[in-house]
Amino acid sequence: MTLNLFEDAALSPLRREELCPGAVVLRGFALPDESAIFEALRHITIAAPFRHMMTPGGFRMSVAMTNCGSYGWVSDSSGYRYDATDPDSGKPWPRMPDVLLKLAQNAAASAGFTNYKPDVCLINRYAPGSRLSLHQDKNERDFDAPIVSVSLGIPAIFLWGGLCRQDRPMRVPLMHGDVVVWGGAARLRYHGVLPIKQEYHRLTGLYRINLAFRKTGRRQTGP
Ligand code: MD3
Ligand code: FE
Repeated sequence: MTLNLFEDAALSPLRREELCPGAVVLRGFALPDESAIFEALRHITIAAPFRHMMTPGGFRMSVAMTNCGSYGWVSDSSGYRYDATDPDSGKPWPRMPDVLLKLAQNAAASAGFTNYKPDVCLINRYAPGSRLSLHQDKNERDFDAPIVSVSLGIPAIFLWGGLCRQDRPMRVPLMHGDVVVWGGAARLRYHGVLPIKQEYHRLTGLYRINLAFRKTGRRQTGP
């Protein structure tokens, strides 16, 4: 009984916030899967440890990253792209665990996107002071599919801008367990993350971890 009440609370309309047409925050949506998610992350990061990638301009990113799925997002001196191979190991990225795929699909469905088949989950790890400056995500080929993001660990202030870099961004606090589905017109908006404040979370310590599920629009067999 108690478990059901907990799950109902995570799905209740009160915990649903629409940021703009196409972007909906599902507060606490990932909480029922918390321990399975961390178990999955443990396996992924053994095979593909977090690393700080270099921007094409030669800067080391303050956010540490890894991926799971058929592809991974990578950045180096030649640019940003999706690659089926982890450049650090030379091996394919770890496969996307069912618990993560199901979570992304359930979140997408509850925001009205059925048949969501993400082929990459980019995993970002923020230490205190790490930030993500305002940017657009334009590396995907399938802009009809939403991006689903899952926030874990210490909180962040997400910057939610407009279609022009100059548009003054809204500040959206994202907490442990919050899931956001970004679809439709929201997909091409500028966004970022303010420098993370030093806090402690019982599951992640000093870190914030964000899972961002995407559909690259690439075929399983290659670009
Ligand atoms: C909204 N990551 O990896 S995830 C990124 O919290 C990125 O780690 C942020 O932005 C983070 O590129 C946000 C949510 C997200 C991802 C892509 C989006 C939101 C988005 C693309 C368009 C609009
Ligand atoms: Fe982004």
